[in-house]
Amino acid sequence: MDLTDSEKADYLSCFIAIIGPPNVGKSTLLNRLLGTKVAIVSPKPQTTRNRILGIYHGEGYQMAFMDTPGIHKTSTPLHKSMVASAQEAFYEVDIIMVVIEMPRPDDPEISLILKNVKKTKKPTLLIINKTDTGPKENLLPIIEAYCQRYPFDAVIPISALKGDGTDRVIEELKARLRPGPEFFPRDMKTDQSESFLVSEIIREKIYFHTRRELPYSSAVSVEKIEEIPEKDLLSIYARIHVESDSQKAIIIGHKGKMIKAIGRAARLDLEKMFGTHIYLDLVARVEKNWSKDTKALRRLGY
Ligand SMILES: Nc1nc2c(ncn2[C@@H]2O[C@H](COP(=O)(O)OP(=O)(O)OP(=O)(O)O)[C@@H](O)[C@H]2O)c(=O)[nH]1
Ligand SMILES: [Mg+2]
Repeated sequence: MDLTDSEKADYLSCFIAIIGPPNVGKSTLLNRLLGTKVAIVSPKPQTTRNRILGIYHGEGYQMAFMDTPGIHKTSTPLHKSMVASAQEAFYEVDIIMVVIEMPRPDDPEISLILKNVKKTKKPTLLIINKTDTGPKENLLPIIEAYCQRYPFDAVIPISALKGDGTDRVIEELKARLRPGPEFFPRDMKTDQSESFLVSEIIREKIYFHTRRELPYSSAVSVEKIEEIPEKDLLSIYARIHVESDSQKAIIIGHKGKMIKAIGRAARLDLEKMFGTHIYLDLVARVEKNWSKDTKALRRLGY
């Protein structure tokens, strides 16, 4: 009888955290490494709110990446819960990837991150992202400054957007894998539920279409997903939760323009993702101060 990969003694696997300040490209890196989109991305900071697992399957090995919310100093309940979930990742993984970005040589959040790295004493790679944004000469002083602060196991400059250097990330990680079980089946790319993925895609479109506090005051819940096979259609009923009547007016927009634009953009992505026609019913609801209310936060998944 043939042994499955997971039963072979030399199978390798590891949990790997992707940690860093907000907006440095952690989720972009995860999507690039997997070659498929499992995490939403936006030009605004604090896009990722939950830990997101993405699984890379290689021949005889498996890497379970954990994308995390950006670590930053904060006192608001929503952001405190986000940062706490990122901090927990330090303790749940075998290898840590600290991601920083090129133009900002010294993020104030980095001390917070390095404090945890020092405490956990796990193999840690420093990933310098967005190398496409500036001249290569700028890299050396950043590498020197960071290596003085912590003896990283490897320093890898990359562009997650362009895909430069990301093969080296996989190689450096591969060299550090340890014998372990095949935690996840071959066809599994992420641990997110269908309705969570849908709510994230809608939230991504809110980040693109709205400004100021609105992205941060919005949450999305999916009420129902219904398959109608005879019409090759998936009907999705979702709600956008905002914190006040004025925010609701903005998210709906003049004659419903804004919510229609968000819905349309989300529907196009979802149709690609599910490979079927999508009917998306999107409504806005006021849930006063949900981002400050621990019960509401829990209900909305934070
Ligand atoms: N120029 C350039 N932009 C990048 C690169 N990687 C990511 N970005 C952009 O940086 C922005 C933030 O990317 P995200 O992947 O959402 O960053 P993040 O670290 O996950 O952000 P949070 O979830 O908010 O902490 C997006 O506009 C990306 O397109 C890169 O290599 N080069
Ligand atoms: Mg992110």
